[in-house]
Amino acid sequence: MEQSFIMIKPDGVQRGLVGEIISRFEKKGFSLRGLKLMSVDRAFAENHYSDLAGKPFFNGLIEYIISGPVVAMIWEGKNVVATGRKIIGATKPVDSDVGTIRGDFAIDVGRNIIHGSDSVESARKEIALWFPEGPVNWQSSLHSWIYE
Ligand code: RTP
Repeated sequence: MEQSFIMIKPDGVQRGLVGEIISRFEKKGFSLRGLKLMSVDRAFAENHYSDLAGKPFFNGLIEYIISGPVVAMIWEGKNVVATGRKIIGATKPVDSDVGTIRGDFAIDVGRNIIHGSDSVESARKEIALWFPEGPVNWQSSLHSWIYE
């Protein structure tokens, strides 16, 4: 089953949105396969966002990500990468639909609360980086009520 790496950024943690965000993924029917609160250092954050090195906002983005603890998660389910991006909403909150996490809770792109893998391949790399121990091995007993 497909997996996505989802991270609640420091502003989401500071603003008390952890429960709300987990709840949205749970209620959709996705399964939590990994969860940890962690503070990352500059080198780790730069590694995670290495594709964006050279962008004018890169240094500010790294300062933001290392400014406080983040919640790292693995969510699993059919099409979880694409659907997770829909639940999260567009990168710039001005473009995020109401009903998405960023559309409901964010105003500035540099404080947009949450990260979600943008492809199955990125998810694989990000999960390997953030969860070297791998996902927790379990399956929800509600599977047959979620999948046909
Ligand atoms: P993310 O990786 O965090 O899920 O975001 P994304 O794919 O929607 O957007 P991406 O282009 O990968 O940008 C990563 C994060 O960098 C910050 N950003 N700031 N100031 C700016 O113009 C700007 N553009 C992007 C955002 O926090 C964005 O989520």
